[in-house]
Amino acid sequence: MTTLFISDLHLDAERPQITELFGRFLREEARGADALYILGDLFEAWVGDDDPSETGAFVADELRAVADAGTPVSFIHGNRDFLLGDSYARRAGMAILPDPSVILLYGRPTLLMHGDTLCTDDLAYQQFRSQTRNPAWQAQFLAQPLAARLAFAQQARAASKAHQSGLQSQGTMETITDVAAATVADTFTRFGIDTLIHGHTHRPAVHTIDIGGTPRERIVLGDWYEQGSVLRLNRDGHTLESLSQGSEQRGFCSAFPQPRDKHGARRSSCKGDPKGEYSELPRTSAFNDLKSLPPRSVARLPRAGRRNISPPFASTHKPEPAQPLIASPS
Ligand SMILES: [Mn+2]
Repeated sequence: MTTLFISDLHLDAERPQITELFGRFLREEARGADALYILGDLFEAWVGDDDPSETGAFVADELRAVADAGTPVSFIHGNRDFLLGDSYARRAGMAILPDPSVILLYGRPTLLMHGDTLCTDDLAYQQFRSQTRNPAWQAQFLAQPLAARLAFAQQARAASKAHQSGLQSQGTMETITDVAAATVADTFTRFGIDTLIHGHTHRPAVHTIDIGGTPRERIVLGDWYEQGSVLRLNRDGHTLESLSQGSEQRGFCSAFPQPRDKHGARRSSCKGDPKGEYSELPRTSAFNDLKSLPPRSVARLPRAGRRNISPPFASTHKPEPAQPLIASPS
């Protein structure tokens, strides 16, 4: 049995093929898993649970079916969908976890976050995050008419793009939009955990870091802009893999027509995975010796076991193309 982790799907009406891929992933793999964790940015934007978007309705139905089939679904807010509320979560049958949360994963305490709080070098985003995570700001925002909220979301996306092209032209995009090494080290130490799983940076990789003489593992999930990305973890180890839109492996062939290229041909696979196959990382032995818990015991630690990072750190979301999944030594 396996626990699944995904993040940064950025679902919206503009990329229906990714929504379709996600639906198939839920129907064909998530049902039957021990648990599914969605670590933020499930949606490209979220302006309130009252937004009657078709994508939101479809995703709620598909997630609900996974939960009803017996697989617990948990969600951590991302920087795009931090306004996703209890009403939608109930409809989708998923639990909202605080960011960060420590879960007990096959006996091993594991820290889950979206990841934007690790990117502390991006001060402009940090400021935006502090403002928009304020309950008073959120209440005031959600009280506005839906049209005004949608307009704000569009402005925020434009501002984010402008911010990023500013960083790009300064040549600081790569460093500022990635995690800050000192913050990562501090996080491992403060939580006393050996394993951290997060998304947000769209730089899928498994990093091993030595902190205080102990090897720690930071697993970064990939985005779903052009393909899917899933971390599968069980007692024996884990794999971080891409899911192709056009892949027929494991039944993920999309029924949704792929976009045509300029010659009128349907795209049959996606970037970084030209054969439409999964790329697979070698398994690690990090979880090999963990046999203490039955499959259904994936659970949050008591509240006392969790700590919040304060102040709310932040970073710019980086909508870069999917990168090849290569294990990184550091
Ligand atoms: Mn993000």
